[in-house]
Amino acid sequence: MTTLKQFTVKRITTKTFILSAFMLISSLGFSQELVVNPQPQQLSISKYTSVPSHFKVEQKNADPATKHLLSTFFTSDNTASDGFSVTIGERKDKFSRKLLKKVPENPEGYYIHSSDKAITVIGNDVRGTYYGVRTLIALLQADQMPLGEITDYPDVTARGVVEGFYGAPWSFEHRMRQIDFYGENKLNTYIYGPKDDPYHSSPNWRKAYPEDEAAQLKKLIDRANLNHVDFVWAVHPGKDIKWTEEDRTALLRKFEMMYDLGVRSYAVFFDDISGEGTNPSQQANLLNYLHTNFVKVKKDVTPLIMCPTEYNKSWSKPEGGYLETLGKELDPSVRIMWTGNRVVADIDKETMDWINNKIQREAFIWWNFPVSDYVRDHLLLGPAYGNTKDIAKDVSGFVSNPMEHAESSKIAIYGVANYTWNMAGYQPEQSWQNALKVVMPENAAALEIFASHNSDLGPNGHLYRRDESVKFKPEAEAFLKQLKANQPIANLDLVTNEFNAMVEASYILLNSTDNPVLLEEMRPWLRQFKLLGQSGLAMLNMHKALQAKNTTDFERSYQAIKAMKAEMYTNDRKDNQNPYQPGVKTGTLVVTPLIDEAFAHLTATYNKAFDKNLEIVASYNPHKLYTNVEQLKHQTATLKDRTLTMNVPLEVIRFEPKTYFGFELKEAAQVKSIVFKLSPATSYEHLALEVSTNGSDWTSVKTEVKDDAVRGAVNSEVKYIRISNTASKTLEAKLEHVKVELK
Ligand code: LOG
Repeated sequence: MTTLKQFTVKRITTKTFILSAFMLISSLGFSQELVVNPQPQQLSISKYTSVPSHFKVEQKNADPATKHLLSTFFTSDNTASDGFSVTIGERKDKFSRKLLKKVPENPEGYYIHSSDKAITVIGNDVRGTYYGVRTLIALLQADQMPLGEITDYPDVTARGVVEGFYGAPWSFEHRMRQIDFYGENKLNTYIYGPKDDPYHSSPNWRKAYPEDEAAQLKKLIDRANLNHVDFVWAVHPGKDIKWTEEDRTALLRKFEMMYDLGVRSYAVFFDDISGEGTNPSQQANLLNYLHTNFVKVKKDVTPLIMCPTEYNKSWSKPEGGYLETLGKELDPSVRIMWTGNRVVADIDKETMDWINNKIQREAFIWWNFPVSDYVRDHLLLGPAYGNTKDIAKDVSGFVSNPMEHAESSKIAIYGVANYTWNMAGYQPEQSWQNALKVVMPENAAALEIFASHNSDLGPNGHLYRRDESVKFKPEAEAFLKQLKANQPIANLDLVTNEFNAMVEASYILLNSTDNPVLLEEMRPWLRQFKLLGQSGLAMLNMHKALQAKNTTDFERSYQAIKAMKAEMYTNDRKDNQNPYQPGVKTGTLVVTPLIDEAFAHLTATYNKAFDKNLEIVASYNPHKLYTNVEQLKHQTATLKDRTLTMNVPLEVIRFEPKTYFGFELKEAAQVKSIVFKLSPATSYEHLALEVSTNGSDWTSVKTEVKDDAVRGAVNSEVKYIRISNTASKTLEAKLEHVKVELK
């Protein structure tokens, strides 16, 4: 029996997990590969037969979402009273004992039996039935209908997305598309918590949403219900909450307002705050109060979710006992979120054991991927990987925090859907390929080229990195090695082909009508990507011309690269101009360094051979951060024109006594001005601005506060600039910006 199952499952991995059917969507007139996501737990298929043309459908339960879903596939065109029998229902509806025995007892599980006479779908519960119908429709869309059994259920209870990033919240239209996507991929949770929605956070969390926004939220909630997605409304009150009767009633009132809009699931976030709001006993008190006075009273509201202030291991202070307090004092029904060992981290068994032991329950994972609010000039289009496959039983939920680019985030979310449903069977690379086909059925191949070179984040304060250009990387390395050793380049064709592919994929995508919503988000990056590919080809021309000693061709290609770089530089200052990491970066891990290094090498070789003096342009920042603040050590600095800025973290920073932050310039230079801002802008009193030429003798700089920011002017050459905490107490504040204007 086991062998048979393994055999059949294996066969399906090759044939049906991407139920590799090319179906014809007649209305659109193109063929599309059909993929079942997430991958079912157990399939046992005996054979394939042709798909019946007419069906007789009976839905035994009354679930409106299932009914609606059925109506999207079974229309008057393909149903008839003498059609192929399709029966759908729940365990509690009437079915033969033989079939009922096969229905998994897992929440949201279902069983499908298909023979050449009939198909039966039985859910363990209402959601299981709905998911069974999702799979059923996929089966009927295959070119051949599989006969046999499917037993399926999710590994993780709550699976989905937390819209919890900083930056422009998703639009209404994007959210509608997202919610449909969650339904399609059997994700059941959407936590609404965009940091920049004023009615989610301080001070407006107490207030009702304006009428038009409330109306839109209501529509989203209805859409979520139609997709069996729990719309979890999250509030972020910690920045200004007072632990008073007044404020807790205000929160209860807001919960009521949201209830009236249809919300039946709630979360309270205490992340990224400082001061009074961080008190764990008070937090627990508030949540318990809401549990008793709201959840228990309403009866149709799901257990509360909370995001703690110490939401990752690197921030948990053992002396405070914050997590233990929550573990002890929070009602056991309340789920506690956790991002892992760091703010941005992948999750493994050890992570789970550590936190679950502290909070006396299974943590609810907030996975900070593919969120890009701390690397906003990058697009993160790679596979969802890195979490181990042995944590299914240790989590009460697993949600992904995405990018502000909703449609682009679907690539990773698709993987999360697969991983959280069927951990053991999850294959990141395969799932990624399928995702590309789902978001761009027509131009998936071009998208794959683009996405494969746009997945790393670049250096960042969270030290989180992703693979990029995986297949091309060894070729790039081999190319450079041969080039620098003046050897014939054996893989020249492969490298040429990759640059051609980049340019061609860019053209295809920039002019595609496959998924306009997705292309809108990607367009600025695609324009850079095309230029990058072209500069790669120009670099190869430089190489060829050098070999042929053709100075005319060499210098033309050299000038062309410089022009392309100039155009990329202009785009970088024009597109995506957010105040954090403005600009558009692409291919930063492998392709850009390859072209830059080869360009520099070729130019130097040429200069030597022909006694020329062509300039080697470098676009890196020679200046460094100068700090001993733990949370700032890995931040990066950006130099744009003559302004040096620190890429500040989004969270609250602990400035311990005697700590400092600033810059170390490459060499002593004239500095025009220094500006920095903290929030709240109250604690400047003990911050001293100092400069030095050698890093040991410091001179204070006179400062003034203007627009809540501190400004100082320097009238001499300096090499070091620092802002020090001279108080004997730790200062907790957010760093809004640190800027140095060089002369
Ligand atoms: C925030 C989140 C942000 C993410 C990545 C949590 C719990 N909170 O550092 O809003 O999107 O990190 O920047 C966070 O992760 N703070």
